[in-house]
Amino acid sequence: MKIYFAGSIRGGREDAALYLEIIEFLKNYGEVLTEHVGDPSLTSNGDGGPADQYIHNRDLEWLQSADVLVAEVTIVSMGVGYEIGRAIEAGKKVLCLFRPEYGRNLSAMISGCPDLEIKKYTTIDEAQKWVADYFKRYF
Ligand code: 6K6
Repeated sequence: MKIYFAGSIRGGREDAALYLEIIEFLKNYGEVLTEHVGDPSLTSNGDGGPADQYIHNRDLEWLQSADVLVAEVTIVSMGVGYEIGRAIEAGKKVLCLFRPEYGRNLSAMISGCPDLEIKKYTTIDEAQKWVADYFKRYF
C-alpha cells in the first residue's frame, strides 16, 4: 500500500507537528511517500531545496503511483488543493481530514466534491479513528 499524504507547505506550517503525527499513524497501513510534509524543519519559505519544477514532477509521479491520498485540508494550501484535483482525475481514493474549529470554511470545490470523503475532527485520536475506519472500509 502506497500512501500520499498532503499537507500545507507554502500555505503555512502551523500544523506541521500534527502532519507528523498523522504520518506516523498512516505508517501502520503502508508506505508514506511524502514523509517530508511532516518535517518540522521544513519552513514555508525554505531556500536551497530543489527547483519547483522538479518538486512538481516528482510529487506528481509519487501521486500517480499511490493507492490513496490522505490530505489534511484545514490550512488552505493551493498545492494540497491541486493534488486533490489531480488524484481525483486519476481515479485515486481521497480522504480529507478537516478541523472546523480552526475558524475557516472549507472551499466548496472540496466540500462539494462527490468523489472524495471529508472527515471532521478535533483531536489526533479522532483523526486516527477516521483513518482506521477509511482503510478498513476500502483496503
Ligand atoms: C519547501 C519549502 C518551501 O517550499 C518548499 C517546496 N517543497 C516541496 N517539497 C515537497 N512537496 C511539496 C513542496 N511544495 C509543495 N509540495 C506538495 O504540495 C506537497 O506534497 C504538499 O502536500 C503540497 C503543499 O503545497 P503548498 O502550496 O502548501 O506549498
